[in-house]
Amino acid sequence: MRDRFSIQLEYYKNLAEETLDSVFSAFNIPNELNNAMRYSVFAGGKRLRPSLCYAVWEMLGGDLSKTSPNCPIRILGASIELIHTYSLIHDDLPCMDDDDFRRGKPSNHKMFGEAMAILAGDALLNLAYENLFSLCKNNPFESQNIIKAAELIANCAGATGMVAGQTLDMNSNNSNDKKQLKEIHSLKTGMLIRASVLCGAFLHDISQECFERLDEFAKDFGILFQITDDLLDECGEEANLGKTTGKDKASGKLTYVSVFGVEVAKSKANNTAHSAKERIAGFENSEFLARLVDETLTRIK
Ligand code: GRG
Repeated sequence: MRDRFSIQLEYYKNLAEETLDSVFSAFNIPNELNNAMRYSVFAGGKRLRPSLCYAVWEMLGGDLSKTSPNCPIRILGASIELIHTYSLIHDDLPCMDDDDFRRGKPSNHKMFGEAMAILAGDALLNLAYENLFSLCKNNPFESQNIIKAAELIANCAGATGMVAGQTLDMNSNNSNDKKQLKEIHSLKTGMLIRASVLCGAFLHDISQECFERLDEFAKDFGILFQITDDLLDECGEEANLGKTTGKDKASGKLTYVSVFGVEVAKSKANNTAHSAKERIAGFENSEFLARLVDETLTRIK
């Protein structure tokens, strides 16, 4: 029987799917582009980022059962997922990480060709911001908080966030520098996770102290997610992951495993999970997030 945590996670995932579907319906996108965009958005992602966003919002007092797909929190979470999807499509391109499979299916450029994959990624990024602007226009009383959240998403995704991390990562092969390792992954993987956690907080009026605690939680969560990603690339099952494993080692990537080895990386993951849970322990109703940390620590995909 599924427990309360699994039911809640499934609920968040379904809300994200429904919201993502609704953001497409408002636009008349040319068929070929629409197919390429939807192919990757609905390819079976875990929906971790919108789930984090929704969970933080509910922990702070929100109630998703009273929301429709076009309400601010749901669009914020879905917009981050659109940006995440664009980043994966571009990351899989031959000029970047060159991956033929993603989520157990041919990667976007393998299905639609490189040019269409680039355009699908570009269009998803723009679709995210189109939705964020519509949110501000349609919710004048909440627009200041929405603008703050949208600005945070742009910062976290852009030239000083995820794109910066990807740039540094591309030039990191065969390095063994611990400081560089943390910097790259805090940016490349951590920043969108940070946006997901803090967006849920921006829609509530919370104290600076609570905000900072959530920010520290988000940073720990991002590092934990990356360490487990590196461990899965080394020790995980391709059938579970839906992508080729062992690529990091083969390409000389700077990872937690390459720098510390499997055993130390595992113990760093444990310590980071412990720290993440401590950051949120003082919040009421933090059980879901604490369990999400544990599930991330032991994830197999
Ligand atoms: C191309 C600008 C640009 C950025 C790409 C995120 C990224 C930056 C590259 C992906 C490389 C990678 C595997 C990073 C490790 C962490 C990560 C983002 C894993 C994929 O996220 P999941 O596991 O994916 O949440 P699903 O498929 O569940 O959505």
